[in-house]
Amino acid sequence: MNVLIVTPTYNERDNLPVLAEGILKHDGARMLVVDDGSPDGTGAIADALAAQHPGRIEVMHRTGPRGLGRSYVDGLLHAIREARAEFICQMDADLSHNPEYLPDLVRAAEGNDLVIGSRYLRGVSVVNWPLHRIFLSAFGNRYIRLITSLSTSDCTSGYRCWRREALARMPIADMVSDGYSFLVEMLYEAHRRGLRIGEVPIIFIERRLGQSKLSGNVLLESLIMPWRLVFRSR
Ligand SMILES: Nc1nc2c(ncn2[C@@H]2O[C@H](COP(=O)(O)OP(=O)(O)OP(=O)(O)O)[C@@H](O)[C@H]2O)c(=O)[nH]1
Ligand SMILES: [Mg+2]
Repeated sequence: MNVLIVTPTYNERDNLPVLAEGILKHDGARMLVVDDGSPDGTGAIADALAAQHPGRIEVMHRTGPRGLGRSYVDGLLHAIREARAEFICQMDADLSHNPEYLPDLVRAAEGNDLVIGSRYLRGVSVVNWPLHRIFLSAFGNRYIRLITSLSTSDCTSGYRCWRREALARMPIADMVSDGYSFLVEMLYEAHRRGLRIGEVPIIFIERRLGQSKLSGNVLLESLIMPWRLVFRSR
């Protein structure tokens, strides 16, 4: 494997070391942590991990307005410019995404441009989600598919793997999402460009440590984004 995993972090001090250990078990896997000045000191923990694992963990410290989308724009652009990895993955730091699935995603990406780690390929594979979260996510995906005509079963999954050349063709710097809707925006633009999109099943485990960062603003952006994408592409 020659993979770079880009992981945005905001207040994930207890989760990040566990995630890094799981990722570095795979030969040829490296990490880029994009920290948004986490008040809990996640950035310093990431720096310590990078010092412990030279050449395998890199840290980007963002300043200014924070956001998952903004962090991914910076992180993915860096990953492409670095140009060493054959595959570039995206993963949450809250241990919802098990690094054990990395080889599955990478293998599938050999015959695809983008592979999504999907919670909805075989029924609903989420662990420890309260019913309202399942409904929110299931409704969210229906809503997105209805408006955008995407056929991906899990449009909002943050566990993804790109072939580097495919990601390099994406207009990353033009993405407008601040928050989670970045994931939908990228998927939509990938689809519009005719990229081959695959899915592999994952079991998603709700975070045990730390807090969710879902805010009202970010949810509102997610509601509006599918419409914005459709009108933008006309
Ligand atoms: N750099 C950066 N990372 C963020 C930001 N918001 C969230 N993240 C990270 O993005 C990933 C997903 O965020 P979560 O808070 O787990 O969001 P979620 O998965 O929708 O919600 P929960 O799992 O319920 O907490 C985690 O690794 C977060 O630390 C942000 O503003 N900046
Ligand atoms: Mg999460």
